[in-house]
Amino acid sequence: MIFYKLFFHLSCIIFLTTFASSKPIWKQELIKSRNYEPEKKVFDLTFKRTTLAPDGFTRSLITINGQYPGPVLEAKKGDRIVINVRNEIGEPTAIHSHGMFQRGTPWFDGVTGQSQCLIPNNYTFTYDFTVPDQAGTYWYHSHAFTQYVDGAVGGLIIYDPDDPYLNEYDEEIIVVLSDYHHTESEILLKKFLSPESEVPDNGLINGKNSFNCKKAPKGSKCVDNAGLAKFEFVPNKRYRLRIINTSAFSAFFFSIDKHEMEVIEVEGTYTKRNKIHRLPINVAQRYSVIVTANQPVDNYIMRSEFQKDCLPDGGKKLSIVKAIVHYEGAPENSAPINVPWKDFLEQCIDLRHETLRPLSEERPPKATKELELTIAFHNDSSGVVKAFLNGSSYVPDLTFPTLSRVFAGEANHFPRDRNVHVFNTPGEVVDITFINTDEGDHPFHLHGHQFWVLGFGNGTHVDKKSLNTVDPIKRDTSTIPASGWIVLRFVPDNPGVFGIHCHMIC
Ligand SMILES: [Cu+2]
Repeated sequence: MIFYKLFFHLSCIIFLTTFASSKPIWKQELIKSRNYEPEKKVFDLTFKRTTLAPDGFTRSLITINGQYPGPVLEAKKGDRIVINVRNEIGEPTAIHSHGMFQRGTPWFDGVTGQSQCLIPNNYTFTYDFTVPDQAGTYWYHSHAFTQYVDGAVGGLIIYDPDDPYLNEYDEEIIVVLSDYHHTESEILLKKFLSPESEVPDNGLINGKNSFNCKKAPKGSKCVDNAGLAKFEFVPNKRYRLRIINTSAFSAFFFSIDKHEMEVIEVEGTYTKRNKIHRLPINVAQRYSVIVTANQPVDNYIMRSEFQKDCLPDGGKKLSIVKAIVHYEGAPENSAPINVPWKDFLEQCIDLRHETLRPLSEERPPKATKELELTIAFHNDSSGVVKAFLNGSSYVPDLTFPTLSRVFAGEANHFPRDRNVHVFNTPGEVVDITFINTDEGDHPFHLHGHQFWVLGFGNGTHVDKKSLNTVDPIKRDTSTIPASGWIVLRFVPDNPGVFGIHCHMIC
């Protein structure tokens, strides 16, 4: 019997983020020699609290090997990945590799209360899994409490020796976007659960930005002009930018002044080349774009603009997050070319199918099962506003994870607030329709799988005729529009306990 559980929750797992990078530029020399031999890649990561000031404002952050964001983990398709997590945070943790299927190793998915118990402080835990059938742009982060908001994040890149675009770019650049909070996430969470809403203080690109310290509370340690991230372009070279949004709850429009971008990958799926100027990217989503250094030698602004309509107070105090693209030979400190792209894009929704088409068209199998889930926010019995899926707000059992419960032979009985849906029929294909009654959008992430995005729209009525079952895009994180719906199709063929959840403080 295929033993399969899919597990839903929407308690909006408490994520915000921050960064402090020792290296302003991350550039991956392209692996031109195609190396098919699988290797064992071992990463030793120490998670520890340190005081840092990524944007000039000093606060306590969780660093990984002393860095924020953490080091980028690099492997290639077919490799075995071993991550030794040393926990010196001062509190328990668990680390999730976002987008990894964990086929055959569901106990290494890193989700507390679902796939594992917490790693106590001063203990080391080893994650050990293979990536036989996936390549692309991913990331890793703490999946415990609100730790990812305090800095416990890093990029995870799986290179593809069979990359169909390998000859279309010369070098790679990893661009980590994030909103940034000057308050520790534990306090943010308390505010969030109260009627007071909370918006970020700033945003970062590769862990850097400046902040106007006049806006900082009295008595804080803050310096102006902390500096922007700088990316070196060599004229006429072609760059693959891997863009990762590790925010707590901010969607961005990403762009580089005067430079077009061509989307080639979304979350491990190659797309048809498609020219765009501004890329919408929501929390936990990733894209690869090709950018050619074909403009006159100069400095240009790279910008990550908050999609302010998606933020509770319209993001009034937030300015555009910037970095510098510096062409070789351009003056080091001259004012950058400041010509933003003006194309209008609707806020708080993903790129539509016309722009985001799979490179190899794949007709998804017909659905055998339908599941409708309604998202709602309202007070619980103690007056605290919580998120509900079909009327049930998720509560994990940190000491008896759902997967352990399955192994203990309790696969047919789960408490209601574990929000478990069981798929145990071989050959099942499931359509999940989310109806979002909330006024905010919600980026949903499915663990252990990708899903096809068949369609989305406004209102509570699903327009079935508009669904694309011919060549939809396959990804692992997709935005459910505010007061809207989405239909996702997936094949539950990866035995384990896997979550589907909103990736922001909802
Ligand atoms: Cu994640």
